[in-house]
Amino acid sequence: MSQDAHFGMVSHLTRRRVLQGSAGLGIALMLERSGVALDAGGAGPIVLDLGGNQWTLHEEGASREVPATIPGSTYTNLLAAKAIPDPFFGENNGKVQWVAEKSWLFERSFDAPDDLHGKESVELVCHGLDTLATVELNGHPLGDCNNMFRTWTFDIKPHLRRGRNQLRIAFNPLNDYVAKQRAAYKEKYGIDLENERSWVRKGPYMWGWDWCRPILTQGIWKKIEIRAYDTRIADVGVFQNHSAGEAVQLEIHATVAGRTSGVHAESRVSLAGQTVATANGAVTNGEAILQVAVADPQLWWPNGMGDQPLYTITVELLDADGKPVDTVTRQIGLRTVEVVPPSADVALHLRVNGLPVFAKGADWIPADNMPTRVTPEILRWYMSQAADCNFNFLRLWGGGYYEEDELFDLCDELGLMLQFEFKFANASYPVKDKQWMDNLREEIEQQTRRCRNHPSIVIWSGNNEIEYFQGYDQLFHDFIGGIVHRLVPGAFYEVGSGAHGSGDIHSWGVWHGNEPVESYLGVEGFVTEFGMQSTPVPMTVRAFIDPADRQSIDSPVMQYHELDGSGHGIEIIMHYTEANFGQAPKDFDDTLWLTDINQAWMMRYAVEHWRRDMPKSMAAAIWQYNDCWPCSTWSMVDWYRRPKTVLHQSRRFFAPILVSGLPDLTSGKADIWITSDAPKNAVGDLVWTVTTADGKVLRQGTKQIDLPARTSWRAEELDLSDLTQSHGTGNLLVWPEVLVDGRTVAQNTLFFGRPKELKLQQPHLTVTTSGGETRYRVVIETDVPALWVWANVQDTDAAYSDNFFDLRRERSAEIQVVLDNPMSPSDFRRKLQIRSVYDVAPEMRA
Ligand code: BMA
Repeated sequence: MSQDAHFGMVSHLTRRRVLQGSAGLGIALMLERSGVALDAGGAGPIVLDLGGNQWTLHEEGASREVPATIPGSTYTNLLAAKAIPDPFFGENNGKVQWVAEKSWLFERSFDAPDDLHGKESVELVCHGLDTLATVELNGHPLGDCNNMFRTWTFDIKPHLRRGRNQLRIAFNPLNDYVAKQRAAYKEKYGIDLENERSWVRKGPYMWGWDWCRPILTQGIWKKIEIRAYDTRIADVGVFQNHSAGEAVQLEIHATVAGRTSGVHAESRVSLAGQTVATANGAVTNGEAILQVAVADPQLWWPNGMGDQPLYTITVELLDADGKPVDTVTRQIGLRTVEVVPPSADVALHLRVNGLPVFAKGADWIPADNMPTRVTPEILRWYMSQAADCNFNFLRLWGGGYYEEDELFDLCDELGLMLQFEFKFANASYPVKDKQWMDNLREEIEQQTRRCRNHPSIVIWSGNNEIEYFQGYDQLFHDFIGGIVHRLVPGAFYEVGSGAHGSGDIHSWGVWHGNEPVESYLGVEGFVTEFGMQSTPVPMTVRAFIDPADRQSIDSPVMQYHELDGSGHGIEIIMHYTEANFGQAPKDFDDTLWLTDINQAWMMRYAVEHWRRDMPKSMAAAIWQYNDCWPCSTWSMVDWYRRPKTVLHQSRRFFAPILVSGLPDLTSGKADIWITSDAPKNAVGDLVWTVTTADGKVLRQGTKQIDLPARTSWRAEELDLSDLTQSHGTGNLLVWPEVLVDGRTVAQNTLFFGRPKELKLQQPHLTVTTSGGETRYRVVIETDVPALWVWANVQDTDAAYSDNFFDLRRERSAEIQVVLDNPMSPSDFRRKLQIRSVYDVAPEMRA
């Protein structure tokens, strides 16, 4: 998936409604030629989309001018014009910081169709201005903006001309503004907030974080349009009331803007196109409240626990003659959510539709330093991957930006529960500044209204890791909490995550505390952050680093693309890799692979512990799911969307049924635990085999077992102390497997101590391939146990149905490989590499 493919220009032309009216058609074609899209056919406001490539970007006070596409920013447009080097390559990031220190002007002209003027309200709606912007239409200043998380709406009826109009949006650098605000606040309240992030409502990560360098974008980062109407539906909120076994009561609140006299509202609730309930009602004080009962409710469940039926709520406004004037739809899922506080034996946990759920997943960060490059297709890829890997939970981390509607829709569709975190992280804020708070109120209200109907949002959280400061409670408890409780009655809101006053845990003894992997065994609860760094896969490293800099993992450019606060993250990666897998190989690429395998083993170790520990532990969310540029971090998949070992393995350690255990080096005991997150009880078989490292079977056992739903228990206690004496711990492998109806639902490979204790034989892997073009089937067999076996089509982007698995002598593994681009069978065979940990961990060789 070469990145460029995803920079395709987005077409703004929506022709659907225009074709209904020939007059409309004439206007539309004329406007299409002048680069705006008019949406004027059906019920609803006339909308003129001003996005597209008709803009110019001009550096204030300089001659530099480039064509511009909106949504977009200074960086995306200068990059497209080749006016700056790619900030992601080598050490280029430092060479493009000047852009953020300049003032820039985005400008375009457009023709306004006559029927815009016929409406009572004509507004310029800017869904996202990043960040310090001044908006001007035909020379008339409309307003100053200072919050990238708000929609800014301006009344332009007095200023809009018939025919050609000129729109200019100027963006100013942050420094002066920040310095002025800081000085004024200090002057007035004697409080000095040093952190720039405290002063400007902008994605905190954009100033750089411990996994990315600064890219302070400026630009029109979301849709910009002219909206004309007499009456419109401004917002729809849907509130659910579930009482056991009966219909679900829905209360639909439709907020109406513009003229309300003579209009009334109708709503329809449908499932898979079938209407299941309707209601209608008057509009009073700008609001219609409609009550409906949904009989035989189809409940929404998290991934792995059931389906995700989504109901469509359609709200229509009709005028006195019964003619529709506006229609809005929302998608909801019928479900109840509780967050149960911790008790003696049970951690803080989620209950969905009355059933406890172990939250499995990761922390989501922005998918790009330049947010406008993140397309719906990219979001769909990440969310589908997460669901395929048995995630049921993602935390939308507080240091990014509020995500697009598409992300929430995808999580509703895929059953990915979300911890929605407001965008505050690791700083204190000027709570005493009334203007700052008023600005914030708009942001929090708009974002809460926009996201509140999504069934996927199960936890609302005020911030990331903010320690107490003067005004903390006022801001996070009273102010933000107050808005959430008012707009989403009954929702669970916690003031913050991982610090003051929060119930969830950020476990950083490993990595930041330099503690060994075994220290995870001392942590339990609702864990929403823990992590281990690794480098990206070799193909990604080759994309951001010159061959000359690929001699060693700690070359200057490799260091430049690793940003742990310690300043020596690469060393920490190697410390843990060698502590667990022994001395690193000489080869550069092999070292990269081994750091990935190490990260995966450590995350598996932690997750398996917390899942065995259920219900004393009820969540395991890995820091971090993704990256926003190519670099070495805690991510499970890199910016090019190339999965790391840990993502492949998460499909197994997050699977509904898990079989795991930690054979004990001292006692020679090897307990086998089974954890079921399955929604229903089942019956199955536990089969286990103990072999030597070269595959000789020493002992076997099998027994029928119950698999009670949502339970973790020790299913077998093996005393292998005699075998550890006779064969040595490094020469023993325990292979537990759980079968239901004869089908393997879980398997694992257990060994004593850390991987480096193992003394493996060199596996001779037999590979058979078939297929052609982009789809290939690969069958792998081995003569001795082969651990962490992986397939890699060199220098080729491909999706693997499975990877980094363990293989026993008497078994074969079959994987499907789907290439981004067609390849001949002979080239595929030539480029296909099948390797195992034996190839990259010299100390694990017997
Ligand atoms: C936690 C997160 C992030 C950070 C990560 C790794 O603090 O909340 O802020 O990137 O640890 O250090």
